[in-house]
Amino acid sequence: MDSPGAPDYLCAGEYLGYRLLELGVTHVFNVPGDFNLPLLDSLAKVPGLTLVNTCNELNSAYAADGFARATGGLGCCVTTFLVGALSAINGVAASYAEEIPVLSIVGVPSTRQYQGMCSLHHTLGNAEDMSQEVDCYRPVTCYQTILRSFTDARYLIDKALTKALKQRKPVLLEVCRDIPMEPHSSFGLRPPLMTPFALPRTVSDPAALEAAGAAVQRFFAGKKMPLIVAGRRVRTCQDALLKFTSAVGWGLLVQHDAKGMFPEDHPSFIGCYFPGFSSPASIAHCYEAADAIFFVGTHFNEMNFGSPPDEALEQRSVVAYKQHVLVGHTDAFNGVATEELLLHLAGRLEPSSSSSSSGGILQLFKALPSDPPAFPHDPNFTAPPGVPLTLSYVYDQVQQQLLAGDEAMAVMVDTSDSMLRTHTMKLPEGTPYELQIFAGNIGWATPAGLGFSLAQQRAGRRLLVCQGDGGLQMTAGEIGNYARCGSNAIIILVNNNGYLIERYLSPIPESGYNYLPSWDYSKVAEGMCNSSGKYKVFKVTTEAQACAAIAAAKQLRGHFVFIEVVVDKRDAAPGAAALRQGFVSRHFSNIEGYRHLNLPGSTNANSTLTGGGLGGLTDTLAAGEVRSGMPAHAAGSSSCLPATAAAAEAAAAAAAAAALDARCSAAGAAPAGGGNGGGGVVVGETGRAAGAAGSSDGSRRSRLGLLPCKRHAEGQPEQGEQE
Ligand SMILES: Cc1ncc(C[n+]2csc(CCOP(=O)(O)OP(=O)(O)O)c2C)c(N)n1
Ligand SMILES: [Mg+2]
Repeated sequence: MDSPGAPDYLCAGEYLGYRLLELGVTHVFNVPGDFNLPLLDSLAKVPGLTLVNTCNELNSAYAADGFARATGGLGCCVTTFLVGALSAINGVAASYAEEIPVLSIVGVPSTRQYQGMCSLHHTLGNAEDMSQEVDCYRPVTCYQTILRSFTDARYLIDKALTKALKQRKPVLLEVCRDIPMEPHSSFGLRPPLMTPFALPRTVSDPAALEAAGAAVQRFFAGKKMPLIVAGRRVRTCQDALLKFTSAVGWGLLVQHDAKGMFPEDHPSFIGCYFPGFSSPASIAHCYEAADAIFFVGTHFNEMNFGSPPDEALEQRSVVAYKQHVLVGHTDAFNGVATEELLLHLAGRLEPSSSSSSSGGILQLFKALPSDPPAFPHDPNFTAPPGVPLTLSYVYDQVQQQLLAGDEAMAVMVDTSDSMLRTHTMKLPEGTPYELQIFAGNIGWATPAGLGFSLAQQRAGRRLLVCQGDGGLQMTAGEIGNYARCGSNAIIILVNNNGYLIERYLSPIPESGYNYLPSWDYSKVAEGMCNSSGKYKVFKVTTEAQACAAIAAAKQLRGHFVFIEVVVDKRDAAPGAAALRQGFVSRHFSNIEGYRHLNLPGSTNANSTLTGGGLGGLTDTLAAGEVRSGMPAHAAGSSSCLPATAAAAEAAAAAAAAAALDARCSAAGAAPAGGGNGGGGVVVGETGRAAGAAGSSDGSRRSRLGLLPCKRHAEGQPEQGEQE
């Protein structure tokens, strides 16, 4: 017992908890274990901080990621030594890839055990080395540290928080079991009076900013069709992008991972550019027509961009990365923060001259025939009861009822067929839209949605999660937490009998590996919520039922709503045939073991569209949606057709794909398989002195030692930030 009059000091866990609250982290996602119990107990002492137990550690990490996306700041998860931390690592790695700051805290053995030669449970058995966990986390975090003394714990906590927020990457904070619950002078007195947390701002080198601004101005001078393409890194500079775009008045496209980061009703907004998948024809056309493109915060990966930028594209583009900018084919300026560059340019590019040139792309866009509706549906059409459901119909209802309503919404989409549809949604201003397109883990959205909705709900924003059945089977456990934690999110669970995306990418779509045990998802959800909290579960198989369930979800504002939509296993997104054709011909067509299938693009094939064993997808790929017949799996088919049967369907599939391809070409869309043409990634290091202006000739390029295949792979400066 403390002696009377002894100072009432905080403990490390409390200090950490108060810091988290200060940074907007109101929820910490965790799974307990004997090594982290004192840490959890000390965090629980902090009023306003809620500990949310998830069903496993992967879900904790995903939920922390979702929380961070919702606030634009930090997310936090707590796991136990090795067994918990290693389960969480895939989620942390995904946050690393997607640039989401997550504090991954792990309770580890006591300071004495950590140094000593004792074989502890959860370890790998090599007593002399306790560093395996850190070794595993090193590639997926920008900083790793351990709290094992009272004297430097406070400093290390603040350092870890700073690293995560500054670099927008996860960090690993190990906490020895005997540290967090012990009051110590180092953490200050109760009530806490802490020095406010201050994040150092990224500022540009003034000379580099000036030189880059001048080079960008020269580059765009006289261009008739300039275009802005925004990518996921505009998350941190959305206001600056808005100011810049409003000032210059050029047309703007967002990449899929930046959807929701620019207002879609802004006069400059054209749409979402998602090449190789299903960019509407008008958007692809505008992109191709641009004579100069300003890529802002873009991340060039094949999932959101198609092929990497080639030399021709580079010649007509300026690329603003986080801290460096590439101008045209040769010039590079380091130490230039994108936000500052945008604000700098907004004041310098004359609105009048720029808007006359920009009229180009926007006028072209307006003159193009309008694209077919995103989710084709006649609003006056009333579906007769019993009409089998299509996903187009469901998303059209989401658009009309949920997104057009008066309630502020957010949308989160798992890696699934839905992802190839929702990019055409029309989002009301300020509607966040999240997907994990680059890391691409299926099953992410349900636990990430839990974190997101708990973060945003207090601000009055309701989350819609679009989740595939295959993904759900990986992380379903969190459904019960939505009801338990009082989330009012809506989950649309697409039951299309397994892995549809894989079915349209597989050389042999009907392979058994694309099918799963058939769950009764609505009953699973009902059982997981199990009368705790306010929730409602629907299962819909017809248009009328889907329409009614979405209407009910809209009314049930304070409820968690789970809607299982049962659609045909062949109900693929429009554009799936083109995606399949490009993918299969690139990756499988010339593999010897698949030759007998005559896959599209194989040297055996007598036409680019022959073969392919499209299996059950055939009619959907032709029609874009299924209108007749009962869902195949509702009729009990979860067939695994042998390759021969799949091949027998190839001729019909080829015709279907050809029909779709012909439609695409007629509409002026990018060729099947899309992207921006082949060719390697161009140019190399950007390690020139800050502010040095380059010339645009090829010899300059070679003198600089610019090498292929490096430059757009996220340049060195970002890496350098990691010390
Ligand atoms: C963690 C993880 N494992 C495997 C994959 C490979 N994969 C990509 S899409 C997909 C199928 C997704 O099925 P589902 O969630 O049902 O969505 P659908 O395609 O049916 O709409 C799989 C297995 C992945 N992306 N992530
Ligand atoms: Mg599925």
